[in-house]
Amino acid sequence: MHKIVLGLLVVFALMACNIPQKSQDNKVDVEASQSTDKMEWWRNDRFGMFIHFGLYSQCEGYWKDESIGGIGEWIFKHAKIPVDEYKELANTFTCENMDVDAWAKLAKESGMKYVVITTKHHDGFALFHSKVNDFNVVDATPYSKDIIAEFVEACRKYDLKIGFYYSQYQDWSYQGAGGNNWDKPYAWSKEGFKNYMDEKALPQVRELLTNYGKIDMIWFDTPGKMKKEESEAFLNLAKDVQPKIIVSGRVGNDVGDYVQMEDNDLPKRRPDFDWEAPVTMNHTWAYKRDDHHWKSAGYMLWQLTYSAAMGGNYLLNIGPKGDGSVPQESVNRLKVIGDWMKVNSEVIYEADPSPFVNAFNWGGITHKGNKLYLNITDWPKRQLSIFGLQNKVNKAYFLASGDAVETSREGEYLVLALPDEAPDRNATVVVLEIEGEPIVNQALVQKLDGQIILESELAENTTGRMTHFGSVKKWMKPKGKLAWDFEVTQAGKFKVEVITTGFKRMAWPEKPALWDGGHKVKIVVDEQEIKGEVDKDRTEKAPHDLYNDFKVAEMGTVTIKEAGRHHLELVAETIVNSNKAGLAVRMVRLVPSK
Ligand code: JFZ
Repeated sequence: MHKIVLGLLVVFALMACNIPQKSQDNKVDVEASQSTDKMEWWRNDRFGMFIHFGLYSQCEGYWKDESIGGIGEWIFKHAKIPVDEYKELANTFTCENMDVDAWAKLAKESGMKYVVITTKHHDGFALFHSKVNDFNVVDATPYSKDIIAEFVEACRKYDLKIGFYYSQYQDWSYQGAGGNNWDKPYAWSKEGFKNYMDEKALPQVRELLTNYGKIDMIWFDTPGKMKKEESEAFLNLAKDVQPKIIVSGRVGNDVGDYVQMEDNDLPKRRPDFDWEAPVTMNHTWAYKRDDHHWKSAGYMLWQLTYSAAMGGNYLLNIGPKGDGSVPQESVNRLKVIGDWMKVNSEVIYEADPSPFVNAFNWGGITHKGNKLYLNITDWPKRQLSIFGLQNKVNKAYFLASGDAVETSREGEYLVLALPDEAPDRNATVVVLEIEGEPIVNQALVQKLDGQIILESELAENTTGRMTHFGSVKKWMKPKGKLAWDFEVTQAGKFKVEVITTGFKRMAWPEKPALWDGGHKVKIVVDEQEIKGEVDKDRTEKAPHDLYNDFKVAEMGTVTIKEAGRHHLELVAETIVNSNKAGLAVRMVRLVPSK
């Protein structure tokens, strides 16, 4: 695997190009990510299990019989629970149905190669025996055994790499640490934070990285107002004690080893750096009794294969219940994923990402030697066409059955003839054996059905705003524009549609999505110009987006007279922002019209 990228390219990618969003403190230091081969196993393995478990798991989203909104592990903060009261949750922490061996076995059988477990989340409670702070599982609970020690042993048994989640900034039950703004004595303060780092956080990280043998990853999170020296203190400590450890980007201030995507958000263009997408199976990380928004196994297989195609890792979460048992809904889904992996895992492990930088709407491509794996999650009717693969295709067949797939060429498109029904309705793999290393035309090109899809994330974007789940986030003032160069293969007349989406926090399904309409824009296609209003003429289901639909605005028609390279710009003239969403453009779509 070669993923080492020129520093300049990464900087360009992060700044100039409109590629995936990270929170500001979640970028990666170019030299650090370049200098090492310690990332090798991580790039090869691609698939991990996240575990959110702690005192909060017992609440199941309820405090004193009241249902509390938001993600389960944040109940302490969302219900503004006084620290002394929250700490009483330790008294009932018996973990009577917990089997950490079963957790590790579940990860293994699902095809996961590493695990990341919450050793201490924002609540400050440690799942390990700490000598520096007694708010921990051994000293404060009836269970009284070191869960991390037990889990590490299980992971070794199943040959899983081990990652520790540690909330380094937020600690809601320690005076002066980050994040507590409801119980006065615990509020952040400058001196208090220093004391917290010296007396709790750094010593606990040292304990974690000293007492449990080799640890492969440390997953810091939500760096908040930490200064660069503070992030570096965690980084340096980790590297001192465990020289080969991988440190997550959320250690803050650009000093980590890789980028964590915003939770549940996947890029539309292949990044040129190491990244990982932490993903929930429903909305919450920690168990919530009322969260029934379970993703389907097929959807998660799309996320897994798509992440691999985009050169990233997929960290899929389980939230055990308060008694330690894993929700049956998670077990059932992981069984489907594990069964799929038994047949198809070669498309994930040690596979290179797609040779194409742009995403496909039918799935994703991974690459190994002379094989391209087409991981088809959205089954196309009868045929699938790929533009721009220059190599000769020697052989094409289904990975699972070995049955041949007929291929042909239509201009620069490679066309695969497919059966009406997907052989595997979740994800069917077609193997292309090609001549030589893949050579591809990276142009943004018209689809064979005639549509031209110009995603915001692929635009030259001078709005000053990033994208979030593919849509421009908080474009509130008519500044800047989105522009695309694209390749037309079938000239003609096109309807121009501007598609916007709302913004919805997935952890708050009860909160409505924010959306604004009524913006005035100008669309320029080569020399033609149309002006119109971006509103909601109709809605459409958004592929792969579980939270927001497409709001389609019809802007008029344009004629593109000749095949070849063309240019489109979307310029904002007035933007409405009364719902605080602004002009959330997801894409401009040109649809052939008679
Ligand atoms: C954090 C935690 O607050 C949360 O409880 C959970 O552990 C999750 C995995 O990580 O939440 C975040 C952190 C960063 C972003 C989003 C949610 N982000 O950068 O978009």
